[in-house]
Amino acid sequence: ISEPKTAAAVHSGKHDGGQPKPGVDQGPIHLINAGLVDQLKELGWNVQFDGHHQFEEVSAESDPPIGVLKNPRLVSRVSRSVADVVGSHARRGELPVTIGGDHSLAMGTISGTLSHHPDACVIWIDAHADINTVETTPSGNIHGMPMSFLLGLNKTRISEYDWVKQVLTPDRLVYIGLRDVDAGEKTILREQGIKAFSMHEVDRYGIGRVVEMALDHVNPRRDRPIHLTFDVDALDPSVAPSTGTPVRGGLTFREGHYICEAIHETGLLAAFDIMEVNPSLADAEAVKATVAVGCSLVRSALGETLL
Ligand code: EXY
Ligand code: MN
Ligand code: MN
Ligand code: MN
Repeated sequence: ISEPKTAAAVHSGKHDGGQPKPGVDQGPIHLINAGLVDQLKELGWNVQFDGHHQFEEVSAESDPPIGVLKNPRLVSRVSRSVADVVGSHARRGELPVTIGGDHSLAMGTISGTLSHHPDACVIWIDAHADINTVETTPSGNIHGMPMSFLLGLNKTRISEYDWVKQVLTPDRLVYIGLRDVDAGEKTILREQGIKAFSMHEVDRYGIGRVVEMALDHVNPRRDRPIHLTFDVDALDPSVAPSTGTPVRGGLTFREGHYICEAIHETGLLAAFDIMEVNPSLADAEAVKATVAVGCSLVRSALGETLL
């Protein structure tokens, strides 16, 4: 096949420490058991699955809050290990595919990608902006905060997170799908001049124009590697019900897949994350649908076409 990269390194961050609902650490196991690795092989990729990263030795008792942050050591250690894994796959010329787990892991995946591609841009697909700082977080749940660490926006130093370098600049980040953004996050987006296409813009322009405008913003010459991080809660809850923080009014099945297909078509995809599938929330049928959509988004990002 004429892919720029022929090896996809699939690995999972079996991780739920960035948010309060048990079960999201089981998401990756469900995607793998649904046959994701073979599905990608059928697309022509040489796939290696290298297992589930987890840190069970960090218990809740040994990980009390630091200030408002919940499970701060666990989240830091899992993300740091994922950063190392993603970085080493990228250095070998492989396409790292990370299956979450909660979205705090993106601190790791994006750090890993940028360690090898310092000029990469990030396209963040989500109902949420995940950019709360230590100062603004309403919950202390770190899955609502990864972008603040990656952009170096925290005023309070949390030494546990000193490894997260300020690798990204606000002009190389763009959001699609937002519809549940905290007041403090809106201020940050405005002050930092971060481009975001909420569901309002998706309704107004259509997903085709939105993806084009998003690329024009973060990748005007179409020469930057792209890290695509996809939170399944960007999709409407009727499409992806098994997730911890569903918000109605989301992307349709096709809009979600279109984003992945269009980014694949650029030939610039450097890393892909699929996050926040929680198989313990919702009934068996809803879980099956969410896992299936998670797998098909990965396939679209890795080149599955409709014809
Ligand atoms: N903005 C809220 C918070 O910071 O607690 C909710 C965050 C939900 C984050 C989900 C993963 O995208
Ligand atoms: Mn590996
Ligand atoms: Mn998210
Ligand atoms: Mn979200």
